[in-house]
Amino acid sequence: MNGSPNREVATLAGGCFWCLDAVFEQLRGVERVAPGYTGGHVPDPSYYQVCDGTTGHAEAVQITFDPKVITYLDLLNVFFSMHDPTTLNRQGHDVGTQYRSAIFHHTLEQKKTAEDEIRNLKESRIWRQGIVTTVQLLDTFYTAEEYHHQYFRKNPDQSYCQIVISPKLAKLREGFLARLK
Ligand code: MHO
Repeated sequence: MNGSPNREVATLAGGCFWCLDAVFEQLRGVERVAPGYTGGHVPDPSYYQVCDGTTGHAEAVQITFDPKVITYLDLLNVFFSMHDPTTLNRQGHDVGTQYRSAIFHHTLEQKKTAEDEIRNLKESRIWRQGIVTTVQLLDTFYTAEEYHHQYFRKNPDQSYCQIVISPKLAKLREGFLARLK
């Protein structure tokens, strides 16, 4: 799926998909964000199967955007600011391969942009540890169950939202205010 002629689609995994869903839906130029599962070996897995860590899927978001308003590279910049790309199969307290840091490219152009960006980040030495983010061709993306969509909007008072997601949204406002809707 590469979107309509004026739209592009990006698929990114960086820990719990509630977080990336809440972050990317705020950006101007982003039309739609869908949480889901990709990169595994079991067809159409449920959330609980993916949580077990045995299906090989990563929790991911699929972002439909207008590249004239926000570019793929802009999305990657936000992505790398909103999760820790140095912790293998882990984001904070969320541990398991379903929380891995991964870029699932749709085109060769996206692949090149992602690899160049990772190289730049390594050279910038912002992180002392190595970057573990993988770049691979997108296979099937399974959209998550409805209650995971816009999870933060639907459950702002839930403790995970307050403890993990709200600080990310605060950081987003701080770093990318000019890009917000
Ligand atoms: N540890 C969190 C992860 C949520 S995420 C959508 C929880 O189980 O609530 O995987």
